Amino acid sequence: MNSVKEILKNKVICKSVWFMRQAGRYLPEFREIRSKNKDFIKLCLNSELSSLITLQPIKRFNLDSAIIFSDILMVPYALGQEVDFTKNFGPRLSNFDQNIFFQNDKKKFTNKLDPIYKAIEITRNNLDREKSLISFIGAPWTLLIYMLNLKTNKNELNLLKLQKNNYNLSEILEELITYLCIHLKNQINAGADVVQIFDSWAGLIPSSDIARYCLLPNLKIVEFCKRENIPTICFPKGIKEKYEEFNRMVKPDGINLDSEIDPIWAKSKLKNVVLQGGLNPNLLLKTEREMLDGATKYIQEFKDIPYIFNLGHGLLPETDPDKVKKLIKFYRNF
Ligand code: 1CP
Repeated sequence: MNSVKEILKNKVICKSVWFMRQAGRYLPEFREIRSKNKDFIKLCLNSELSSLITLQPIKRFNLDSAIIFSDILMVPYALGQEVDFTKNFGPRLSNFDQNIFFQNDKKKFTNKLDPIYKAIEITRNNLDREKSLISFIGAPWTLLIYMLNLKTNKNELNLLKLQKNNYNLSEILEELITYLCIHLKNQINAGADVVQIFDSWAGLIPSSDIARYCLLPNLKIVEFCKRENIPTICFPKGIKEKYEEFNRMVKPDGINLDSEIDPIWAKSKLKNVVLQGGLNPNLLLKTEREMLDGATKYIQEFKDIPYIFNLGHGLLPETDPDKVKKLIKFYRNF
């Protein structure tokens, strides 16, 4: 038994591997579908295709878990912002309008995202029972970054924009949490086994604001998932030694390490939690030797604790699928 759900729930030691962004741009079979579907949001709302794309890496590599093909920005989309994915630029959202945001209707929100729930149902029916189906959300802070356009081009935070705005950030965060929990509940009802919460831009939060923007929102969502009896994996990317405080306060079932976190440090400081990931996705662009040496550090260090093999961030678009295959084989034979 190597289901991620089992490892998270019972803290068992066994081999299990999946990769963030395993369904996507580095796979030729995805690119073929994508080239015929120019509108990314529409593609995410095509239940049949979304399910097909979700299962592509499972077919190719027999990974232990599937992650539903969707995007964290489907929530801002369903809350009334236009979302556009421009090639080589990343996502662009229309201006945030508080009046629209606070007038959202929970039923309409669910209806808009219904194709995602259908995709989860179809996928669950086509996925081996012993494999977990992972659903996900963006954490409130990471969504705020996109919704309020808070990032400068250099991937730094526009602090002035954050401080000098007329928004009531606490109320926006609370409202977001409410809708994120609805989205999670709908995904669980549709058949998702595990939830991953991506706080990809947590590293941009000024140290004194970490509790307010990262720890508390993640805690509220993890507590919701605990009441729903579904295991959670948190990914507060870039918060360095604050991983320890995050784990102590939020108490998720699992925590994904980013590539900056030293595995030896993680093993000694992060207790009562299943560790996941860590390997730098850039290493998959290097020689096979470099990639496998990098992987050995994690596999060796974590061999006697519950650990899910994964990366420190998503697979990069330039990744050669054969390298992915070699990495999985190396891990399974270790
Ligand atoms: O142009 C294209 O073909 C679209 C590329 C693409 C894909 C394949 C985007 C645009 N999103 C996705 C799918 C996606 N996004 C998945 C499902 C696939 C899988 O994981 O197997 C998931 C889990 C996400 C999550 C996501 N989207 C995050 C959190 C994880 C992370 O990488 O930090 C974030 C920050 C986004 C925003 C986003 N969506 C897409 C882009 C280009 C971005 C900006 C961030 C980035 O460049 O990765």
